[in-house]
Amino acid sequence: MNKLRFIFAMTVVATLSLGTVMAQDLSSQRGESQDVGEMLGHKVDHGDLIINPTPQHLYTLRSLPLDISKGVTLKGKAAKAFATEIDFIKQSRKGAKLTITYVKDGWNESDEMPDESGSYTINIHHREGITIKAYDELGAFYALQTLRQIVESPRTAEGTIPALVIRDWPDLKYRGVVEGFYGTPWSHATRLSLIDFYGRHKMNYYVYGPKDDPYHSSPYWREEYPADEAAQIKELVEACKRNRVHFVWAVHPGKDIKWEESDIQNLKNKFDAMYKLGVRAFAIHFDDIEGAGTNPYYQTELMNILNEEFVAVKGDVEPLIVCPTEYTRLWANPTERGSLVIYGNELDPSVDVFWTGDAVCSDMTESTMEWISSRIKRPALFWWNFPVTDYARHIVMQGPVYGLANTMDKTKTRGILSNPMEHGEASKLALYSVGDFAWNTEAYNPIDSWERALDELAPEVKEAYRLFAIHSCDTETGYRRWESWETETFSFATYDAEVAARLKEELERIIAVPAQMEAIENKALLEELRPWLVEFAKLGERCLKAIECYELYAAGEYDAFWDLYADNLMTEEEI
Ligand code: 14T
Repeated sequence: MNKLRFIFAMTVVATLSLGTVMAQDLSSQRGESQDVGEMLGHKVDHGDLIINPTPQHLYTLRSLPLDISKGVTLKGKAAKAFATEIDFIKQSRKGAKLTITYVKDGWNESDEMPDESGSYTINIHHREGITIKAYDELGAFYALQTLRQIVESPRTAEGTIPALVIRDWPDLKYRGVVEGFYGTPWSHATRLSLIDFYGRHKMNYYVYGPKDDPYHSSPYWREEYPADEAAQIKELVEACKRNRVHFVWAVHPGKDIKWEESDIQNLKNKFDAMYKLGVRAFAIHFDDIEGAGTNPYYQTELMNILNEEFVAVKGDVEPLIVCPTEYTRLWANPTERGSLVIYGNELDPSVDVFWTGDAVCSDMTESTMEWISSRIKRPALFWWNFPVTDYARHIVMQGPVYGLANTMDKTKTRGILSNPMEHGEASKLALYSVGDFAWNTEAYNPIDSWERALDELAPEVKEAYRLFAIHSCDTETGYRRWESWETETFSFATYDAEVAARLKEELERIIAVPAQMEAIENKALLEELRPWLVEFAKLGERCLKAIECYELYAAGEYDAFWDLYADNLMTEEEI
């Protein structure tokens, strides 16, 4: 529990709820561990050179920086092909040289990058300019995202960028997002903004599967989208393409699927309709269903049929993804006869399989990944139920991303997709770090990543956003998270004037947060946070008065105490 809320609850009221939406039935205890886990890491001084996700190798050199005050000049065909995408620096004939070469076809070890798509190196030299060597086009795109961040770093203000060498590549294949929550699906504008965000941070998968889209799930999963929604999906596919993000359209047919030819045909028709909108990757989610739809033999047979009769026939469609009904160890049958072993035996090896871990919302650990992989006979794709809040709608999760094993690699997992909050802008804070982890698992440093995310998302109001975020982490009922870890609190039995003074000073700062946040550039984020910001300031005020109450009481000023006490009671609506 938030320490501030605890103090207030102790002194004035028994219950306090932030926000107005009552928790819904998803909030019933689902077996999440109530342990907050270990939040590791520490803030690092990056010398104003911030690159996210964290590159595999970054060497800043002592030699002269490169002058980019006149912009860059693109040399050669490969660089020129990116002319319109290089919009973060002016292009002029007098600019520093920028070259791109590809090594894919003649790759050898001296290229100092793995023989894999997405790898790249960048050299910045005061005379040679910017030299990008990329494994392939994707590697060049990633190199340019890195370059964008170098150019946008505060260091570049004087018109130079540091001499450096970067060698970089992604650790995991899937790095991104599954829009898989219950509640209001994201708006089109939010989705577009998020897709750009994925691209800038090298996240490469967006699985579209909002539970409350009736054309994704029952009742209309068999039917084509109405024209206006179809047009928007087409736009999302195009936005994903620009950002080198794979758009995966997911269907959730299990509530009423009939294991008959007719529904197989219905699925093929729906996939075909989506294919016509540009979709080239598909998933089937069999989560949260009961009855006939849960049969693992039918589920795997369906996947195999679609694999043979749709994916293979089209030729340009990616391997399928499936979410089994037993997607967590909490209710998975562990035996040889369990559905996951059936998946392992029956499902075509090309199909990737989702897994949420030991509980619905839980950590990505070595042991859970081993447990699942040994049964499904392939590394699982981790569906991380963080920062999703559909089971705790009264909160907004702004805390650090932790609970992901630093030892993860391609042999242990296909990757990680985060299921975020219905508040898309407010989810960027977590997604920034999910992308960081998935790109470079070993270097992942939760606190440092969180600090950098705050800086990037709200540079104008960083301290205000940070103060709100540090007290807005825990769910209180579900996937427990560290919260308020910098605040020193006390019980009235151990009242200490100095500690109280520090706490009061923090509470004053909390009260000022909503007004300060008005200056944020990202107004969409502000709108999402506003209800919580309002409550946050009220909480600050009430806590402050609670301490003052105690001080009046301790000083024997009983009349003043009672006046303030009465003034500080919550109204019916506030409770
Ligand atoms: F598919 C899954 F991996 C999954 O997590 N499914 C749902 C998901 O849509 C939802 O956002 C998430 C977080 O609440 O949990 C799953 O939904 C549940 C899980 C429960 F244990 C819904 C009700 C439950 F009781």
